[in-house]
Amino acid sequence: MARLLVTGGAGFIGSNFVHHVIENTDHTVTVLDKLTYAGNRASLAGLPEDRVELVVGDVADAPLVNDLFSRHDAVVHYAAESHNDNSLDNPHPFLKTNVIGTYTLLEAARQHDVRLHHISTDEVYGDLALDDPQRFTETTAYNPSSPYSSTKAASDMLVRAWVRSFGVRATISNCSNNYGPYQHVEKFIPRQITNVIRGIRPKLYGTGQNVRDWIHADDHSSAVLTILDRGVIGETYLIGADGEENNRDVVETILELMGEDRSEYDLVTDRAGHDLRYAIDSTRLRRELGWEPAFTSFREGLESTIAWYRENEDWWAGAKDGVEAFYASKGQ
Ligand code: NAD
Ligand code: TDX
Repeated sequence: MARLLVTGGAGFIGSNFVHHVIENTDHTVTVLDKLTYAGNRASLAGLPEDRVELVVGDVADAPLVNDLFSRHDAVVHYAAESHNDNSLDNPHPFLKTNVIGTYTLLEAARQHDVRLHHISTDEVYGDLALDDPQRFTETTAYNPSSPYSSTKAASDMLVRAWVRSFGVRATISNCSNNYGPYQHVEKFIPRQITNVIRGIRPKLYGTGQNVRDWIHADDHSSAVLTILDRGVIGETYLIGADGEENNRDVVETILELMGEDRSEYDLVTDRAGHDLRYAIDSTRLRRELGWEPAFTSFREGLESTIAWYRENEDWWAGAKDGVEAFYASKGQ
């Protein structure tokens, strides 16, 4: 049994991880989350109070972070500003949380010699051509495109430097696009599902040819637990489930699964600097640590995700109008 500190545990992937830990281990969890627009207490509802505690606070608050590190065995760092479109609008919070926040945690890990796992993204590698036979690996050069991905790349570099210079016991994982329950309606898949529920036509950026490599958030969680258990300190692991799909196919499948005509969507203004394709080669994680994803059918994963959004309208309804107004102001 370990005492885990999970930053950003009230967000999409962090809350999925907390549910996964409670169901699959006997660890206790403290969530440190600022409850920004992206954090939601309701994502932790129903979890046992004697095993999960929520501390509302900022990862860049050094005294708070130091106090929490002194009372935990390991830290999993999910907290971030996570949305590319927001980073194009206002990069400042991305610098503050993703860079200064990670720096603050690294200093605390150094002081208290606490094991840290840093959650990152495949976007640090930039993008691939549609016909490129290569996929990203642990040795692909960093080449981030957006303010969001550049701050995530910066945070990864800080972790590597603190491992080498100060002996901090840290690992890093870079995962591909996640989908599943508790994802904010600003993101692609929940936006389109909730659009269909509301009678709004789905919105596809540009021509819709961009490819993302989808993984269910629960598979991301099992991979992170595997790395926490068996990962080698100082190493990076890529997490992916061979889920490449172009955005057009995803929208058409959502429409079909929701009983609508597959052509009932709009092409809208493209994202500035829009990455064309991400693709992860997760051979290292599978071979060296023995991890395998459980969700092998993207279509079935989408079906259960659609059912979750239909059944949990209270969870997302409050954010929907504001998100659509933001996109409408940009022609998206
Ligand atoms: P999210 O936006 O849903 O959640 C982020 C959480 O962090 C929220 O609960 C928010 O309140 C909290 N937070 C933000 N700033 C904070 C601060 N200063 N202090 C404390 N808490 C703060 O994001 P997500 O999609 O769950 O992403 C989680 C992590 O996974 C991020 O580090 C992201 O880069 C990474 N990641 C995401 C994906 C994806 O597909 N969504 C893929 C790979 C990696
Ligand atoms: O309405 C939309 N229409 C659309 O075509 C939205 C919101 C998005 N898109 C496109 C843009 C992307 O090609 O869909 C794709 C996915 O978009 P997002 O959900 O915004 O994800 P992405 O930009 O790929 O980044 C995600 O994966 C990597 C997460 O938000 C990041 O936090 C993670 O690092």
